[in-house]
Amino acid sequence: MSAFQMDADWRPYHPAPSKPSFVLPRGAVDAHCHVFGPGARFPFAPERKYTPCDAGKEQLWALRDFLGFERNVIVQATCHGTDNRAVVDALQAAQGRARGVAAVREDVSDTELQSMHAAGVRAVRFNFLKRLADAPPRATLLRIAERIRPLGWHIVIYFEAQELPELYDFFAALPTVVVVDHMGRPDVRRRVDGPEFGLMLQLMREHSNFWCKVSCPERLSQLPPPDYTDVVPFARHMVESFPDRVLWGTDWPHPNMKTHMPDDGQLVDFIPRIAPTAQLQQRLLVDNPLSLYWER
Ligand code: 0GY
Repeated sequence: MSAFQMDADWRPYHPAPSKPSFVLPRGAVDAHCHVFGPGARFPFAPERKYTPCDAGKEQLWALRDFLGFERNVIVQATCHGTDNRAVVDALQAAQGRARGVAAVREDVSDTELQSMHAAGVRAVRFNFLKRLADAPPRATLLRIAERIRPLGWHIVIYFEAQELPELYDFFAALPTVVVVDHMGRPDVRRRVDGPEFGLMLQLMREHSNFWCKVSCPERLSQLPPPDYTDVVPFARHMVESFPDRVLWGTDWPHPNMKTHMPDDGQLVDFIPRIAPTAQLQQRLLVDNPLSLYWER
């Protein structure tokens, strides 16, 4: 029995994902996933905008092993606000096989930052989706950026493509490596060589500190699942244009998937469609995440 009642329209993660046919390269990293609670031990934040099912670290490790990953990057989910205890607990239990992305307030202490670093946190996330969180003022975010920079941490940003024109200059001025979640959420009904995705490509091209996660076809696709074909041109273009600055993750346990719950095995089978060669796969799944989260 969970300590929190999940939202009535919440979809729990897939209970029995299929075994992928695509064999992941040795050392593969699931570089975008979350833990939710469990709420009895790590309560969801009062300011949260959704209440999910419990999805703890043991379930995440089971999925990691089943799919064939060796490591995880666990991203603080907005339902936990700036209370990073569930992520830190998972990192400490992972024995070096997980790194974390935290959410912090400006008044976070140096001691807290250092202890999160010791646990394996390597980044903070700034979220610009109003349905998920109320973003602090930009001046506050810049001050947070300056606080985390000396630790060698980077910034993960989450926004939707229609917001990018307004946010572009602010992003371009950020002083660290910056990782864009889910390719900046393009509208895949539009052209891959059109102005909307073009601006995201420009950000990557003109700012070599920018990285991008080619994740979440299940969120971006407009086709009946699990046919995510309409996402392929966008993700493949990104992988082939910036092979050294792309990452991939399952996004388990898939928060706010209102239309369907993806089968994580099918998501893994999507990878060779967007990274068609062994060399691209090695960079996307092993070399890039290791370099960003383990080797600096
Ligand atoms: C994702 C996407 C979503 C949610 C969050 O932290 C979160 O709550 O990231 C979403 O609802 O689009 O990357 O997990």
